[in-house]
Amino acid sequence: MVPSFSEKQIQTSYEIAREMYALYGVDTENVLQKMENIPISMHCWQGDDVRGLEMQASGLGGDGIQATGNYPGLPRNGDELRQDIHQAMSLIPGKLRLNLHAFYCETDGQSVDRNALQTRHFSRWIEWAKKEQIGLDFNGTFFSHPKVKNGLTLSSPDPVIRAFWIEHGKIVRHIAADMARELGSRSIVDLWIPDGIKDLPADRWLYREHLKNSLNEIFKEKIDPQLMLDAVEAKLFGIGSEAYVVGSHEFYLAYAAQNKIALCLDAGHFHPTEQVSDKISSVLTFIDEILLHVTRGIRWDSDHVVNFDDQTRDLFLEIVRGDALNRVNIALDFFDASINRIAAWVIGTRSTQKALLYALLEPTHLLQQYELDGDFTARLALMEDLKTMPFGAVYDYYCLKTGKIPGNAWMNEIRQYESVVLSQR
Ligand code: RNT
Ligand code: ZN
Repeated sequence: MVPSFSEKQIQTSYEIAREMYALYGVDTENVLQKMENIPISMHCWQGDDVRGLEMQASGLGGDGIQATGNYPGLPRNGDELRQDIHQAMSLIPGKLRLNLHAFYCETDGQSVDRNALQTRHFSRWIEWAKKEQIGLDFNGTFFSHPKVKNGLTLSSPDPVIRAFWIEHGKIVRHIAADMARELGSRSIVDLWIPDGIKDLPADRWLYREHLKNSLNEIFKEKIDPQLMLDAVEAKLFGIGSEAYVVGSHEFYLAYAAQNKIALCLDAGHFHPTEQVSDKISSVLTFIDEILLHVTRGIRWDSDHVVNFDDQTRDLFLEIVRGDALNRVNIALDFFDASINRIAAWVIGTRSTQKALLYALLEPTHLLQQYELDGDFTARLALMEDLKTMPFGAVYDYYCLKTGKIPGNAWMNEIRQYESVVLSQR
């Protein structure tokens, strides 16, 4: 058994931490209240290695999305996937949403293609979300499908292919709006397509022109912004699109700014030496809202489980320092099939929250004052010392306060679930 901290230990350490942060003018109680109201959209696709529930989606490949590993206990249907998500959510404090992909439709054995999906094919998810009291976000699924032709969808030179995917893109927005209506919570629809070329393209222009026109078609119909927010997600490269990605960062940055929609920044979709955190203030100077795909790339867009690491911490520091939390929507995007899939969700989500909490506990006002005063020594000295402040005690207390297991003892629940549920599959 993993040892559990006692309530007394957590409360005592929290009291000390509270007093220490107060010395810097930070009110931890206030911060924890904020934490509870900042939603994180947990992605359904960590649960089944991005397989989806669609009948023709037998597996993945060839389009840049690939989960590796074969940990036992894979859910065999929507009910089992929901059961796993519920289990993960029960171990995570704070407000959560669920991020669904269109190929998690449930069509009762009937084959329904992606240009014919309807809201009723997601009714089980919607009913479940009502029960869990969470909102749903949504994604068109433009991969793992025979109509991805030569690695292209919305940017394909073939008008039949483009039309198919345009239809899918339109449908998905309507389904998302229906979800929002049912659940009383705005849905974000992220559009990511795998379109790209493996080796040196002879024409980089044609596909971008097609993509722009396809997007214009998809977004032509205005849908109540209270119900739905459109976001577009760029990528640097993928497996099979090493030389050229149609929807590059510049492409979507410009598209989002021009069309007043949101931009999705996936932390794994840039050069490894680029700082995604540094982009936030530039993007939000021109664009109203951002969607974040919090993830961890190792060497490339490898979608490893999020850690409380420098990159993630800097991301949230930047958002908090700019007082931009109300313009940034936090979603997760990782998939690891080599470890317990439920634990992966818990680790990644809790690590994201730790980064958020760390940022909220920063006495930003002091650092910014030092900077304005030209006292860069004091700025650096405080930044460094803040790193070893007892923020972990505050996170443990946050778990306790919200009725979740603090420390690492939640792993005992994972082991239990593994032996009672997963091992029976
Ligand atoms: C792929 C993108 C995209 C997907 C999900 C499944 O590189 O990051 O967000 O991971 O749509
Ligand atoms: Zn992503």
